[in-house]
Amino acid sequence: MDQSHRYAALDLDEAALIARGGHLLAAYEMKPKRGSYLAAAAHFAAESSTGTNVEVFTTDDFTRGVDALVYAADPDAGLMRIAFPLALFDRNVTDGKAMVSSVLTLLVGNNQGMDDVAHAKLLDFYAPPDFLSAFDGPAANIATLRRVLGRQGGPILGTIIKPKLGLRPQPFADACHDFWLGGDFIKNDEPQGNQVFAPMKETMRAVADAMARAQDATGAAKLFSANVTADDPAEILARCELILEAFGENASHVAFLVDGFLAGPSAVATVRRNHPDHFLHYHRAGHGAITSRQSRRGYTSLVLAKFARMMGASGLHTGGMGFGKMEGRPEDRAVADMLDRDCAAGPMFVQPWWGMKAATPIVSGGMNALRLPGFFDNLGHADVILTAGGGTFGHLDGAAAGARSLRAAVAAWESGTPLIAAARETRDLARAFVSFPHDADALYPGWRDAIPV
Ligand code: CAP
Ligand code: MG
Repeated sequence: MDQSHRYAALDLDEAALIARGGHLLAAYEMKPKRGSYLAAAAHFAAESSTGTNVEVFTTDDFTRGVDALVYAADPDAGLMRIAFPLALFDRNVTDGKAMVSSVLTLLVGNNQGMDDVAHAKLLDFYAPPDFLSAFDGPAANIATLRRVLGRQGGPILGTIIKPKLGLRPQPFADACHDFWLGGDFIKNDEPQGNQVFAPMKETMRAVADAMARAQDATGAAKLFSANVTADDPAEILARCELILEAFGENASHVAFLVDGFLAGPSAVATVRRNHPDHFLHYHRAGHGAITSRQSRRGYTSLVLAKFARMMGASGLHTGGMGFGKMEGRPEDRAVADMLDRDCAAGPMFVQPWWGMKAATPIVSGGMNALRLPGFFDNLGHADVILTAGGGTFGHLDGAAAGARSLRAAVAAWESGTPLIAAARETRDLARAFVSFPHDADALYPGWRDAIPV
């Protein structure tokens, strides 16, 4: 059934829609399985708003007034744009605020499995100010962490305790202590929690003790991002309480990590709304299933970043942007910009954030001292949380040396000093070349003759 007479309005003007501010605008790459492009697009809009595959007698004029409407369709490019009336989106009964779960249900819900659509991927969306202001947005962010560190700016140098799993409480805490002798910030890895071989209560007490000792030894504040991911919000909150109790007087040095893509908006909101004073670390494990450029469905990593900021994430992983070990490209810097700027351009829409707090790009995935200069050249700044797991615990001289190699590499980049020259001055950085010879050979040919190690 061709529903384009009802769910398509190609005469709608996007600039006018933006000026009126009454619609969320969504841009998709979509391929029909059969028939006309506009008919498939209209059916997609129907299934994403007020319709189904047949007319139903209960539809009235009010219903038609909140139809999602296709306002642009390009069969050759396989691109379409849909205007969603804001009235369609669900609001909390408790406080009337908006929720990302409802945006997901409409924008990338049933429409992901339609029989007449081969595939569709949400490439970008525009949220008008009246809608954006209805979301929680971030409460804490990198400024919160910098206050704890007593710093005004610059990167926060971190690691992920490796191996990813298999450390008992004391070896885990010892690894934390070693890194904190050189670095600022440690996170749980995404699967670390309350495994039988490392009960959270015991592990967190040991980590808190390691933090106190490292702070005494270095005279510097340290940070820990603790994974509180769980299916049950009550469990999440119990973990938060357990962790804050374990850290005692250093409770303000704790961030809470949530595997936000897998655990979903409810888990993020549970932490955001109950612990707004703590940095909310959104780990995106699993996102590749739909954000990968190989996936023709779901949505992009830029769209994920917009959702995460709207949910209230303080920081989101933005990967290595082609300089690390995970999928990524240099143009992923647009994802970082979408998080931490008050207005940023996606591929289809410019998104002002109208004062919604910025979130922090968290750099991760195969990073080490040698890869940092290229990464920061591409990003253009170092106002990030940098995490390197293998790049720390793979350093031949230990975690503290690994941390110092990261710090030296950042300092070299910030001062415009070539890394080889900096390595001649800093042994821990020189030893990073020896620790990661494959990267050294690829990135700095001839390094062996240039650095005395
Ligand atoms: C990195 C990491 C990160 C992923 C996340 C890991 O460890 O801890 O979770 O890279 O990727 O488990 O692999 P390494 P992204 O530093 O040892 O690579 O940041 O792209 O979401
Ligand atoms: Mg990890």
